[in-house]
Amino acid sequence: METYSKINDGWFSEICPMWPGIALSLQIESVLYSEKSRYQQIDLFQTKTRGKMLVLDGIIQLTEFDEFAYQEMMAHVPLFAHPNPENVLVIGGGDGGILREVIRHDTIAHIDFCEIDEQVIAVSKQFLPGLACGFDDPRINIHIADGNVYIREKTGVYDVIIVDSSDPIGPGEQLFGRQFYQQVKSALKPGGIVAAQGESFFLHKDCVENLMRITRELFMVSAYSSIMVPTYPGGHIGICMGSLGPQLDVPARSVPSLLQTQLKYYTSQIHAASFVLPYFVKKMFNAV
Ligand code: SPM
Repeated sequence: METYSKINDGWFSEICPMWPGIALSLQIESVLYSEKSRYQQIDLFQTKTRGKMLVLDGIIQLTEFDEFAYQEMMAHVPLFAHPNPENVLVIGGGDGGILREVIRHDTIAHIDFCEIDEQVIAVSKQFLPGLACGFDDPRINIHIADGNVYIREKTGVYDVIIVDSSDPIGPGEQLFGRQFYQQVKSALKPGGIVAAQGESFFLHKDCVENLMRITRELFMVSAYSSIMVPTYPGGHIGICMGSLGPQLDVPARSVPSLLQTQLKYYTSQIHAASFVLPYFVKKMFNAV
C-alpha cells in the first residue's frame, strides 16, 4: 500500500489509503532530516506548534507534543497489569520512547530491544533526545533485527512483550498476522502479557477486528485499551493485548508515588478506564 503524504505551502499532510478521504495537516517550520534507509523513508520535521515530528514512509510516528500518551500507555498498561515483570521484550519503537517508559520499572532486570532499522535509532538519538534517552540503561540489550524473525528463537522467556509497530503497510506488516502472535505466545512465560500497537476502531475496523480475533483465540484473556493521541488520524489509537494469566483491565500493582510524578498520562484510573469500550466496538468484538 502506498502513502501519498506531501508538503504543500509549508503544510505536511498525512495522506494514506488506510484512512481514505481525510488527512491530518501540520504546519512545518523546517525539514531537519530526510533520508531513505534500507527499509523506509525517514523524515524529521520541526513543526510550527507541535514540536519535532518523526515521519516514516509518509506516516506520522510521533510529535513531541503528545508522544507521551502513546509511549506511557503502551509501556505501563502491560507492565502494571503484570504482578512482577522481570524480563521484557520490546519490538520496534526505534525512537526510544517506549524504552524510556519501560526502564522506569525497578522490577525489570533484563530488556531485549529489537528494532529492524538502526537508522531510526540514530536519527532519534540526534534529534529526539527527550525520547531516545534510555538506550544506555545497562538492562537493555539492543538487537538490530526483524522482530518477526528474532522472536522465533525464543520460548518461554518473557513476562511482557511490547510491539511498537508502524502501520501494516511497510516493514511493520508482518507484525499483524496470526503466525506472529503464535510466536509471541510461545515466547512468553506462563502468566505473560503481550501489548501491541492495535490501530483505531474508528478508522481500521477490519484490522482491529482481525487482531482481536487472533488474540481472543490464542490467549486466556484478551482486551483492547484506547489512547487519545491528537496527532494520529482520528485522534485515537489502541493497544491490542493478550494475557496468559493476569487480568488486563485492573493494575496488579499501584504506581509508586515518585514514578507517578514523572508521568503525564498514565494513572491506575486511566488504566482501568481505557478498557471501557463504546457499544459499537463491544459488538464488533462480540462482547455483547
Ligand atoms: N514509539 C512511537 C512509534 C509509533 N508507533 C505507532 C505509529 C502508528 C502510526 N499510525 C497511526 C495510525 C492510526 N491508525
